[in-house]
Amino acid sequence: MKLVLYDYWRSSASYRVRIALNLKGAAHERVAVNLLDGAQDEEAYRAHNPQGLVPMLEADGTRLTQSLAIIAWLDAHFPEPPLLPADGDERAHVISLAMTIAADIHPLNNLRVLKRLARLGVEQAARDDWYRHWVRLGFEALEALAAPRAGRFLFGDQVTLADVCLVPQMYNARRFDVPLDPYPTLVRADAEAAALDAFAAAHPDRVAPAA
Ligand SMILES: N[C@@H](CCC(=O)N[C@@H](CS)C(=O)NCC(=O)O)C(=O)O
Repeated sequence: MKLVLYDYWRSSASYRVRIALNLKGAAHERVAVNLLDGAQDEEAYRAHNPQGLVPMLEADGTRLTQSLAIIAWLDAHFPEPPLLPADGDERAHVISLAMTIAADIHPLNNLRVLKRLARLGVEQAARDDWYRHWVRLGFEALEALAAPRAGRFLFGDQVTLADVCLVPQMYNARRFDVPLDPYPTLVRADAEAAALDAFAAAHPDRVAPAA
C-alpha cells in the first residue's frame, strides 16, 4: 500500500500522525505543505482537502483528513501495536485524554486562529498570553484526569493515542514557554514517550527541511 503524508514539520497535528506511522512501522513518503507560505490555501491542495489543514494522508489514492481519523485508520490497517485499549472503559478514558488536547487545546491555538487574532488587532504579547492560557487550562484538566491511571505513559505502561497527542502538545507548550512543573504526570509520560525511536524520529527538528 502506498502511503503519502502531506504535512508541515512544525504542525503538531501532523506530528501526531508521523508518530503513529512510525509506531506502526508503516512506510510512507512525505510531501511538505508550507503553512507559512500559505500552501494549505492553494486551490490544488484545497481541492483535495477543503479544510485547508494538515495533515492529510493518501492511502493508495484515498485521501484521509483529521489526524485522529487518520490514526484510527492506521490502527485498523496496521493493528500492531494498538493505540487504543480493547476494554471499553479504558478505551473511552484514553480517547478522552486525547480529545482534551486535540479537541479542546489545539484548535484554539491553531495558526489560523492566531492569524485572525492578529487581524483583529490583538498584539503579539496578548496573543502569546491567549496561547498559554488555553494550554494551562487544558493541561490542568489533563493532569487531573490522567494522574490516577497513569503509569510509564499517560495511561498505564503501554503507549496509547493519549501519548501520541501529548508529545506534540508538550513541544508546543515549550515553544511558548508554558511552565510545566505543575504537570508532573504529563512531564513524566512525555519524557518516557519522547525517548522512544518512533517518537524521536517524528520530532519537528528531525523532519524540518534543510535551511
Ligand atoms: N483537527 C485537525 C487540526 C488540523 C490543523 O489544525 N492543522 C494545522 C497545523 S497543526 C493547520 O493545518 N493549520 C493551517 C492554518 O491554520 O492555516 C486535525 O487533528 O488534523
